[in-house]
Amino acid sequence: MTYSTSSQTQTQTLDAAARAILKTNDRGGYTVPNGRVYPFQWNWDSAFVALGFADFDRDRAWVEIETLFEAQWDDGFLPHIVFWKDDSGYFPGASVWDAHKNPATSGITQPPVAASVIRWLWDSGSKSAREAERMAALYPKVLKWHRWFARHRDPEGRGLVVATHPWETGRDNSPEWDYPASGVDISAVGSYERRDTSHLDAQMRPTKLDYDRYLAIVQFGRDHDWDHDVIARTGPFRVADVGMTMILLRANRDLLALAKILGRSKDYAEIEASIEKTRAGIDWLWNDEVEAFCSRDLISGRSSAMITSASFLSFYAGVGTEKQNQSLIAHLDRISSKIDKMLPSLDPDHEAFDAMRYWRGPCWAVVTFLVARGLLDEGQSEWAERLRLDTAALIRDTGFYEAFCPVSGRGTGGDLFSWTAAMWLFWAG
Ligand code: 9WN
Repeated sequence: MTYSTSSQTQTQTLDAAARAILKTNDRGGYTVPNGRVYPFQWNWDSAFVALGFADFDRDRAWVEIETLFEAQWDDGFLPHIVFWKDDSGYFPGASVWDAHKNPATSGITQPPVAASVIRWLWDSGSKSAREAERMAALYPKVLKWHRWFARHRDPEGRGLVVATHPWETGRDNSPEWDYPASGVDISAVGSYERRDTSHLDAQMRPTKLDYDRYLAIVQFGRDHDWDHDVIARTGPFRVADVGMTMILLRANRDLLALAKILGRSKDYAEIEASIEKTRAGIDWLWNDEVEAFCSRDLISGRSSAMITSASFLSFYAGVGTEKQNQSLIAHLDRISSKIDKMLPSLDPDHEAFDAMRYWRGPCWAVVTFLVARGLLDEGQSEWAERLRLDTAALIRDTGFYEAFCPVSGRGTGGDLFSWTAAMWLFWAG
């Protein structure tokens, strides 16, 4: 494709802007998602951010992941937030989590994209001895994290990932969690002061009821000293998350590829067994009525019956029969006829669709990227390109926002956002 000089200039300007965002949000070894709203290191944000740094500073890209794994707990758990420095601009901070770790961390995890990111980093580089060393040093840590998922996040042995907090899914207020969280007892939550709504329009953020539930679930974890076995078996929120499950399945495939590059043959069988277990168990998430993969509440056994952006991660995970894939492509066709820009976080035909409210409608570049990668891998190149071009247009027309309204293209959440800048540099731009 040839660009006109003006669009070339525009791309260069946006490239420079994206790099400047990453540099501004760099706190020395780790990058904050957005300096005002999210002043700490977030788990899956850092993984995506590494891909952005790879565009202009490969050393810094590896450092981002290495710093994240410095906060890994002894049992392999990798926290969703690392509180390297105090900052009163975010709630709930380290003292609310009270996880007794150094550095201070939260007590929940996030979607495990690190293995896949390390593979992309390796594949996109010169395969130098230094990068091989760094990959080799990270590999056992990632394996340990995946083992933690296998041991502590699959209490029913289905090969699926059980999320114990909506924040863990990275899709905090997805309507998928409304029903599973409705049983959470919020009577002891007490009063607290949110910080997010002093930075951002409350209409774009989760509600007070959502936050009461988030905090009640944190209290449960804290009361159980962050014993992840107890939490996954008896906690007030337990959902087989379609997003985390698909992401872990792909991450295990990528981990196996890393093991092969590194010649860690003793690990092959274990990783292959994890892949096979999830592949065999995934159909439990398929909902015949809506014809899509949907998350499922473990407490009631109920499927969310909601088509979200995560439903399309089955391509990324490399699962789905031909018939299932056809149904999902038909959903993409239908959804794209209802809104202007893909990929909304919720089906616009669903009654809970809310175009500006966080994970209830807006497009998020990182999930769109993962879905596009999967579509490309599965031979759906036209769809993959459509998702890329839509994401590029949203950024070009609006800026590097946290997320975007799929109807108007307006930005929602924080601006000058690290992972959106990273996705521009690595993929969309
Ligand atoms: C809670 C940092 C994070 C992302 C999540 C996104 C949002 C936090 C919040 O911001 O969650 O983890 O306070 O809203 O939902 O995906 O990792 O960008």
